[in-house]
Amino acid sequence: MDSEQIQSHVQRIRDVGFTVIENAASSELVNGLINALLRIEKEHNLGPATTSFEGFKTVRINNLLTYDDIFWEVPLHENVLPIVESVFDKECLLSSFCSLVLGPGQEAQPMHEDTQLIPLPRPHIPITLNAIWALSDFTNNNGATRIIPGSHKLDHAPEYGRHYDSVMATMPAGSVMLFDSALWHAGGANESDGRRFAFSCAYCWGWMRQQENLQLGIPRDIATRFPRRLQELCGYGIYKGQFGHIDNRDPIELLGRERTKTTVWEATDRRKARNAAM
Ligand SMILES: O=C(O)CCC(=O)C(=O)O
Repeated sequence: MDSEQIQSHVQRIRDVGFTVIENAASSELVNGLINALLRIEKEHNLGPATTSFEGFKTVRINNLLTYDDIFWEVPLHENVLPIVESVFDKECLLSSFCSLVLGPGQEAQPMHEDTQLIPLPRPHIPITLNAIWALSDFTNNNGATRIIPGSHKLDHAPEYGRHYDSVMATMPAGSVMLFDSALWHAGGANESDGRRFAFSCAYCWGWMRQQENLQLGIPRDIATRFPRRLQELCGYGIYKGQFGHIDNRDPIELLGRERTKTTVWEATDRRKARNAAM
């Protein structure tokens, strides 16, 4: 994806709250991801969620990065991450990553927005972006995510349980809808006889608390095997050299990596020394 394409996706997120990256993922990757989900569901005997919001006919697998290396490609994907990094910066974090597999008969989810429990007045700058990966075709009867374009600019969140007119984000498998999580949205009703396979892969600023506690939730031996960028996305880093340090050290050192960044305090002294030497 070139910088012009990236900027046009960023602009759409700013203007209407969402953008769709068609054919973001190859069919080979999509098939591999679905097969991994089916295998894990069986191996771990995973069933539908137990709350109405998550969906009594929806299987959600949280903490996905721990289950199979194939999932590592998702948060890092070259057609999605550069857009996220342009909205935030390169020190952004993965906030949560789960599967969303809607079974036949799954009712529509209540309209909501993902930042509504954060005590910031709306509208606010994007603080979380959610990438909904369509692993199945999202059609008009299998539960395609519903959205209200432009609603990220409203000064309030939706009333829980109230009906709102919305549009369906229909898109072919392999597409990704990336949206400002303040956009009003909801999973649709699955009135088909097939399952709707999807992921929610959400990112946030490096100064925010992540929705999933990935540093504690991912065993150290698994995190050690991640590519460095994924380790950083999971929170093994220090935002702007200040937030997230452990006794002034970069947590990435816990994974056996050399740190590449200095703390803000070291950087200040180095700057002072340079100025004094001039
Ligand atoms: O399943 C979907 O399409 C959206 C799910 C969602 O927004 C959520 O669970 O917060």
